[in-house]
Amino acid sequence: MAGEPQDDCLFCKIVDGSIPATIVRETETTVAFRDINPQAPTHVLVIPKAHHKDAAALAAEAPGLAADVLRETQAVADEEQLESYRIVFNTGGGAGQTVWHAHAHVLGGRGLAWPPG
Ligand code: D5M
Repeated sequence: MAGEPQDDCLFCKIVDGSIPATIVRETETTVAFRDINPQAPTHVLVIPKAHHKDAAALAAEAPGLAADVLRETQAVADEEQLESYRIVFNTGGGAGQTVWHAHAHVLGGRGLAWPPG
């Protein structure tokens, strides 16, 4: 069910502490941790603690929580002292989503080309 922890979800396991991560921020509703395969000097993932499969589901099922995630991307950018940065929600396999628990990538610390690949 939407919002409930999923046994087979990697990011639910990071939320419950059974898989380690380099956590940079935590709130009552969100966790931010460093991406294991960084694509920029700063590459942090911000996730809701509750399980929603992607950004679209998160926005539809828990809009307040979606706002919490966005607020945390800003907090990460501030902490990392990023002047310019990119927030990415890969949504669907064709867009490169590989983990089916909504997450925002916060990328910065280098020039970022547009359009992305
Ligand atoms: O992004 C999923 C991201 O999750 C991808 O950039 C790698 C990252 N990842 C996968 N496993 C881990 C662990 N264990 N710690 C930290 N980061 C991880 P997507 O948009 O779904 O392709």
